[in-house]
Amino acid sequence: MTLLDTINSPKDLRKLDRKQLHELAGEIRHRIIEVVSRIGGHFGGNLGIVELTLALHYVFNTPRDQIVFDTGHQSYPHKLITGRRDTFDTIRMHGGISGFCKREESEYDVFNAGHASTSISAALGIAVARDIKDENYRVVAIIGDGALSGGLALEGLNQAGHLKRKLMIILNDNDMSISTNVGAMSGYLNGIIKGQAYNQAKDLAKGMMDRIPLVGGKLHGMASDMEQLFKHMIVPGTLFEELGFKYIGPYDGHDLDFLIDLFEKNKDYNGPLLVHVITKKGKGYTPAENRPIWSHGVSPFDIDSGDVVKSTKSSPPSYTAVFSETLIELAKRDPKIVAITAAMPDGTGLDKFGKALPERMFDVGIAEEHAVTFCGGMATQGMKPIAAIYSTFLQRAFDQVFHDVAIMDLPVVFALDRGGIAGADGPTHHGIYDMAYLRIFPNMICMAPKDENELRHMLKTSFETGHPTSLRYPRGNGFGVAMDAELQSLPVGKGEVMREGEAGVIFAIGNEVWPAVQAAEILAKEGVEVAVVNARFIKPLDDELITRYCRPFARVITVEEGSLAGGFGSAIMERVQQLGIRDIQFHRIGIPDEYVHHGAQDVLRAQYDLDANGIAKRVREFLRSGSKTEELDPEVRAMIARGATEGEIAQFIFRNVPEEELRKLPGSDRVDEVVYGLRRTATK
Ligand SMILES: Cc1ncc(C[n+]2csc(CCOP(=O)(O)OP(=O)(O)O)c2C)c(N)n1
Repeated sequence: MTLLDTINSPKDLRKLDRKQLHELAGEIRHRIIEVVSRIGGHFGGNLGIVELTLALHYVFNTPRDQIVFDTGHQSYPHKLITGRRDTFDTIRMHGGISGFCKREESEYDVFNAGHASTSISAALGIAVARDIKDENYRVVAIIGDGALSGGLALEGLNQAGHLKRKLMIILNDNDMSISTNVGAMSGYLNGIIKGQAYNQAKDLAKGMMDRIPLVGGKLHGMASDMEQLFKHMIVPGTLFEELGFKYIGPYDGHDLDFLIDLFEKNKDYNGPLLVHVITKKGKGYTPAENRPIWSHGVSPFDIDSGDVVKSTKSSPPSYTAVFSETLIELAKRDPKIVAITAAMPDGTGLDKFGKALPERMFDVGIAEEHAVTFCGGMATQGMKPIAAIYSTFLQRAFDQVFHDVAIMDLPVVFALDRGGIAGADGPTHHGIYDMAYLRIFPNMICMAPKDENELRHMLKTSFETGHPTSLRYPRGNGFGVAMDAELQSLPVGKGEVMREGEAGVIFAIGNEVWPAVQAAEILAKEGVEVAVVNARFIKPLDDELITRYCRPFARVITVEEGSLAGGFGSAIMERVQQLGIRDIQFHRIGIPDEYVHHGAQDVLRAQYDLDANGIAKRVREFLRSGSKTEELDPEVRAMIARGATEGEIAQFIFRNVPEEELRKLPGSDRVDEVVYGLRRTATK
């Protein structure tokens, strides 16, 4: 029995002595390494926050005292000691616990997260509510140096410093975002840390100088000049002090005893307090300490070597990789192309672009809003900026897309990786809404490739539209299709017919096109032929194809890996209505009005009928639904059993099935003939 086995809540933790706490820290690390090496997950940040988490729950009276984790990817130690030890190895798995903080999961998770930089604002809100209600508990926000670069965090600091409420903010500074942290704030924090070393070096130098009688005085003068120069380094935290905080630190965030004493001493400080602690990503596990980027989020790995377990079967290239290579190819030909990422150079593939064309790649930090407006500014000067941002994170910059790009019709390209179901990260990370929230802006062009080959052509096309253009593609590997050597420009607003069929038509977008084609093949084997259209564009839509396939009484199915509300299917319905086409029966397949949980992409796609079998099932049901023929089926069978003639059966069907329904049946081009023939017989 380990110590961890005895910790069912922080109450049990508080019964331990200091020595046992150290032991527990080791066990927690061990557990995280063991589980993440098997199932993957967030890693380095969790190993780096073990002591901090233990000290906080040891000193603060949780859950009454409120601890708000920023982003939440580093909440694994917190989960292990707040009642989720036994379910810990289900983390991020379908039906298992979440990889982030979730109020639905535990009373210790006080605020849901997944997107960065929210903790200060949320904690301040909690503190102000506490004061209004005249209650008395403590509120702590833990924010990383990466998340502190986000505008929202700075807005929170701004108000917290002004309101002067009792609020502790812990800056967990490991000098890393997912990749190396960037920007002036990061430089400032580094200055504080280096300032410490400088202070020590200065004291040492002063002592030495005092022992050199002749030159000592002169050297002192020089040192004082340097002191002026390094003023901000010597007085750490000036910036925070000037914003209205009391600043203390920087401290060693792995010194558990020290942290406990520190929090004990300061837990009731009556005002905004910023505690700066220095931690190391991957702490305690050498392979992760040595590869901090790798250690952010990992796939299963071998504990001894730290090497990621490679799959033996070769897989098609990822969309991200194809995007990255194609963008470099295009940018080498066009010096106006500049690439922007918001703290995700690796995730978006722009790291390679940065290596190939460093002067044309900008990592702006976790600052999607700024990234978009920054692109807008560049576009006014004739540059061709492309912002590579995950679909879900672009939501942060909704107003910037509108106000700083679309309304001026600036040709900024939005490359939206992780469009659709993102997988294990869950509801905060699925890229479900971009089709709905981007197509509403006049001037926007929105497209989604059916596979990795089409992504290449679309990327080329997106720089040629002359308008703000979004290009969304999913997380993961492509379909393994053949890749065209030459990049092509696609006609804007034109779709592609993948397959003909008379029973109905499927309009599919993006990575749902091939599954729709496969679904049509499944149905064809059952004798039902449906057409499939690759829409390519969510906006503008292809009026010609819509008019061709959405004839009166047609059965139209739409498929999208995105929200049904306002998404691609809605766009088709709206267009059909605008074109004045009537009597269409629609069936839309996509994400309904609910949040998609976490889990493997294929599992979630199957859950929402977004794989070939699911689409086939839904189309089959839809084509049969409301069908009078179907309802009459038992009676017709009974007539056949009684030996009724074909003519009698035909008359029976004609009397009971409305003409428009007969027209929708396979072979409906002959319906007129059938109908008139039957009418003559029936009226005799
Ligand atoms: C709005 C937003 N943009 C990007 C991300 C992706 N992301 C997750 S964690 C992270 C880095 C966070 O760095 P930091 O706050 O320093 O925490 P650490 O992991 O270093 O402890 C980023 C960029 C996100 N979660 N939210």
